Amino acid sequence: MKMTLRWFGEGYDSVTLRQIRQIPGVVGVITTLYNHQAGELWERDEIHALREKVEAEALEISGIESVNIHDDIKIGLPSRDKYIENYIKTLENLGEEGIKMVCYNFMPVFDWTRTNLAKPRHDGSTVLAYDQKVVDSIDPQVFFNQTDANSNGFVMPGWEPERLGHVKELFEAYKDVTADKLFDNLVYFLKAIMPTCEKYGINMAIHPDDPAWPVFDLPRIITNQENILKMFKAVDSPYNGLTFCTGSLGTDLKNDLPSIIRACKGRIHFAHVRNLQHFPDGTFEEAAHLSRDGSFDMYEIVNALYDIGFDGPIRPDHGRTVWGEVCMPGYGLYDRAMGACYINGLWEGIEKSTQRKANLL
Ligand code: DNO
Repeated sequence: MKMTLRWFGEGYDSVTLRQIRQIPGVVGVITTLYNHQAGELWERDEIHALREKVEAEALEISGIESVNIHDDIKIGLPSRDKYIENYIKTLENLGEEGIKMVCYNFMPVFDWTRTNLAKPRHDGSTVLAYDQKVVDSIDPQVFFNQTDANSNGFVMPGWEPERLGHVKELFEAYKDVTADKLFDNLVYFLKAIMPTCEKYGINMAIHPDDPAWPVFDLPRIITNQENILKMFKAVDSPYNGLTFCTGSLGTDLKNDLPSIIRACKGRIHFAHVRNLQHFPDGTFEEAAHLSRDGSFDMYEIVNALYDIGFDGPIRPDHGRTVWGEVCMPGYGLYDRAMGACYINGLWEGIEKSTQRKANLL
């Protein structure tokens, strides 16, 4: 694996490339052209400029998160073909710049959803949290406005203000999109882009739906082992892969995370690793990465990634906000840096003990 950190780009992130470079073991960033709306073409010179900026700090671009998918593609409108064409050209430009991993999601209207962006935790930190009762009792537009208003002035991924004014129209446009239709539209999109991915060696890594069930009655299709494998089978190319995200798949306690990792061997192109704490009333919040701070056994998760020979980029995921940091909720420096060190420690321990057992050390 390759340890990385997500970086939103200059002007969008409170964390600098130099700070990222100083986290032991981090070799690259997962970044994006945050100024682009879904559906727009990314020109090669913009990608090149971004790459130069990252490389000037002795880091690499280990992948893009995200090249977002235009809603017309998800809805399956005739206009989707022009947006797919832009997507393909963007992939070509990324491929020409040597970028080989693209994370995206296929969630309708909203990306990931949390109902509290600064819930106080037992240790005095604040974390992202989810309570289904809040979603059930709120109008989606109000929810969108609240999320935007609570983001400390940062543009949150998936909650870009440009989309804020269109929530009602978007819901209307999705009204006949069932889970089956959404799945067919995903397959249509993947079939169209796969030849380009194969030509440039670009690994597509779909991000699971977060949380892993329908919110605001919108369908969600990447939620468990069964539907992930169904998607792999529908477009059976090694470039059609997954972002294995513990925090998203782990929202549903029926998901056995190490078992999903093993079932997806060869198709996991990117990993988001973090812990969650589940409560008996069905709510959850994001814990520190450490196993004993939350509900997941992080050793078993990292061990499963090691076992399947995972060699793609991995990143700590949402962190707690600690030590008075002012940052985008979930995306400060301190707790993610601790997360990266912890995952690196787990990996080194697993690697060395495996080698020792095999008498290689
Ligand atoms: C949340 C992220 C998601 C993810 C997208 C991928 O913090 O994990 O926004 O980047 O779903 O397209």
